[in-house]
Amino acid sequence: MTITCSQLLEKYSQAWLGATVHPFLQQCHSGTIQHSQFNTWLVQDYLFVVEFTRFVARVLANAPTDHFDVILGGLSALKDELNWFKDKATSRQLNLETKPQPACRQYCNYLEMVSDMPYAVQVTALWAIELAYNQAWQLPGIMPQPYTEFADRWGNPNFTEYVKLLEQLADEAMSKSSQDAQFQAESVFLEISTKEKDFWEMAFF
Ligand code: HMH
Repeated sequence: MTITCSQLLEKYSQAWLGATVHPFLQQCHSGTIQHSQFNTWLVQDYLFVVEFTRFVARVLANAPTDHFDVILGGLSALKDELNWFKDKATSRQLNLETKPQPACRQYCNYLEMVSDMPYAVQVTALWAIELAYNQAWQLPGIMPQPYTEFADRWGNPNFTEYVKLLEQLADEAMSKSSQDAQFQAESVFLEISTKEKDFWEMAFF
């Protein structure tokens, strides 16, 4: 029996809720988030995305050729995203040369660990990480200014489509992988859910 992405979401629905629903997002939605809290998230997420980009590059290096198109599309979006983060930081006068906080650092270190795991586990992790933001930024509903563009970045229909393609790659890779790799993918999914929640918490307090 092969585990699929949709089964992971069902089996660990409680943990997934923690990753995708948080007061940080609700307070962006209601416009009551403190600027300093939002800026903390912004800077730390930039630091995360830098390391996440390296992770995606390693996933690409391990991918079968017929998975290149989707993953290269993701990397190309990340090129744009990194520049966008820099623009946001400049207009908000934020310093991106900041030390990562523990939750950010631990998540980035974890990405390095996942890089040593089988490709099926890596591509499942990639899907989970992208889906987390895709859902988290969509679930509260239309975000008011100045948060609209943040919600759009990860909630837009093209990004949703990209995440669906990643799900197909992950399901396909898992169907060809060992039982061990599938167990590993389950534990990675759960760990990512927890680390996503910790990331929101970091910015919130
Ligand atoms: C913490 N998770 C975190 N940051 C992001 N930018 C993404 C996921 C992207 O999907």
